Amino acid sequence: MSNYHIKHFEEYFQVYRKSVRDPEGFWEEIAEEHFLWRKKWDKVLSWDFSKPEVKWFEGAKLNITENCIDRHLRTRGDKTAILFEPNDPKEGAQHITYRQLHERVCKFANVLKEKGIGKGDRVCIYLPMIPELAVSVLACARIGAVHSVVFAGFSSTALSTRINDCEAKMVLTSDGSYRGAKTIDLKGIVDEALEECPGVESVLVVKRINSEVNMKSGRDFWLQPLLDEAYKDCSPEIMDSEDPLFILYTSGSTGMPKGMLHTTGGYMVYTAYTFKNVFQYKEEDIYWCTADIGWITGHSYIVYGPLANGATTVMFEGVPSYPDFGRFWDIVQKHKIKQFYTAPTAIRALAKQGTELIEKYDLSSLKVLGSVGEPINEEAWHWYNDNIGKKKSPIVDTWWQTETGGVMITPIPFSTPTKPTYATLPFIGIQPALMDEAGNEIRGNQVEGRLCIKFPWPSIARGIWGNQQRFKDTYFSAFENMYFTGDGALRDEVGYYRITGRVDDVIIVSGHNLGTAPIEDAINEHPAVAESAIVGFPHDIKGNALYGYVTLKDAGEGRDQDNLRKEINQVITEHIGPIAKLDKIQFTNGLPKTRSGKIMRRILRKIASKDTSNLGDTSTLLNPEVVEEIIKEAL
Ligand code: 6R9
Repeated sequence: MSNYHIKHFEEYFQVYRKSVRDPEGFWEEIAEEHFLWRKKWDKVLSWDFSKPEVKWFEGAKLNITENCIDRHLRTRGDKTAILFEPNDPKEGAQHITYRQLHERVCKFANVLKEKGIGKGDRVCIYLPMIPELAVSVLACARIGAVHSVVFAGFSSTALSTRINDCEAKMVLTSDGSYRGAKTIDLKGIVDEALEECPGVESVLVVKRINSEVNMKSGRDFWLQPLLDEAYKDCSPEIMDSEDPLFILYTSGSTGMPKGMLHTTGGYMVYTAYTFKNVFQYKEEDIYWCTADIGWITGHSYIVYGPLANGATTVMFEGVPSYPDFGRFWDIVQKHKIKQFYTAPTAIRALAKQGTELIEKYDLSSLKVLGSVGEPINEEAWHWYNDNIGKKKSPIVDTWWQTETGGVMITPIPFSTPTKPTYATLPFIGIQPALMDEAGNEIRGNQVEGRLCIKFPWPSIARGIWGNQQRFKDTYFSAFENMYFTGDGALRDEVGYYRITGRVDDVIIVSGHNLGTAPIEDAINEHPAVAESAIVGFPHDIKGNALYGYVTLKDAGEGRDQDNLRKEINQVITEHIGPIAKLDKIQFTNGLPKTRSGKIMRRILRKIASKDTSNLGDTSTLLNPEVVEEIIKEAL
């Protein structure tokens, strides 16, 4: 039996039990047998959640890029490492082999060094989904610089806040980016941001759209001429297992974004091991995750996890709707994608388009379908399963967070029987607990509570950059000796977990706890409903009442709104009970969303409570204009 690759359900239980009985022994074996270390660890794990402090493979020396690139050169030198699919399909895909990736990363690393970047320096990467994004991430890791990727859809204010928070010395960007039929002036955004960032010494610019940009002399440099001059070998900086690898910002419930800090050894081991098992990756498979590398999903499951396994990983520059809504399926057919990993928001958007565009393509290569980012509602789950997986590809609903570094609760395909809307069972080594509000663990099955993790796993974030107190307050103070996720979950009669949504989204109505996700799930079953968001607002008698924001499919247009409201409440009554009926239902043209597709309930809550004086910064939203519209038509 290989603990590295789990192939059936009994094996999952055996390996799981082993990983929990003796976590140090278990992870030591995985680390030892499947990775390249320059020096072994002195101690596998030391931890204390009350400080909090976690260290994995202390004293070990390694470089993660040797594991992701160099060690594959002998056997996989000509294998495609990164398969780049550009925004415009006419441009044609690019195959970058492991050997070519090695050369590109080394050259880039040498350019960084020449521009004064060394071990421990922070480099902010603000690039579109082009090969240079993955290459620059790896180039930083090659020389021990700490990368902080900022999603290239964020505004200049969001960018400057992050650059200043991590005190980056350098910014990597491009002249612009393609997004469907549009282009975006990235360099202009960087110029604006840098007016507020005195600490940035240099900017390297990739030419992507051939636009005219302003280059500030002495600060800005075109990348290509520097690469042309660079030496094609760069020996890897030997890092300690606990040296920082990257900082990635995630939004908190208030104020400043949190710069989650991840370190090297544990992150590598966990992302590689989860990748192998969650996607059941086999040597010839072509794997595609549609996320952007600006998010944790892209870090762990486009770059590090796949490359550590010597996989072929697709990078897609474009959007699902360009040239038309068949683009995803065109790519699946063209590259014979085996594993396809996307988000429920994308699934719902595609489902809205009907199935004609799917039927044109051959999707028979697909083996595993993944979902991540938010709870997947029942209707979307079935649509994905029926139309994309044709009921033969298991759906892995993977629950995890920027803070956890890798997948935490997930089915293992072909092993764990799936169940719609359930992330099912903890991954190997993960010890979840459900807690009640008094701080006690809720044992047994058919229970619901706040989701915590009892024991460290290798890729847990080690801190918030520059603010260890906030790290402690946010994650380790709500429950003693536990990592608190901020999510609620239920455990069904067989022990399967279903994530019910952020705990701050639980609404207590007349003393009953109601999760917003199950109500939204019910509403979305109504044939005229495209999407919905539920929030609470103060109510004299019930304490809180429910306010629903609902967007309609074409089928709902022109229908009598009061009748629709009645029908929606009827569906809720049928699925959950009359207690969950909505007091107010506002029909809207869209819901305010973050760039990663999460509905901003915080804003909707304020509007529902008629408190629109201070909505906070809405500039980073995907669609800030809908906020105005919703305020105007609020009930
Ligand atoms: C990987 C990622 C984390 C939050 C998390 C939870 C929600 C993510 C989910 C899910 C239900 C899933 N979430 N995956 N909820 N089912 N499969 O998305 O990280 O951007 O940090 O978001 O997303 O609420 O706490 P991040």
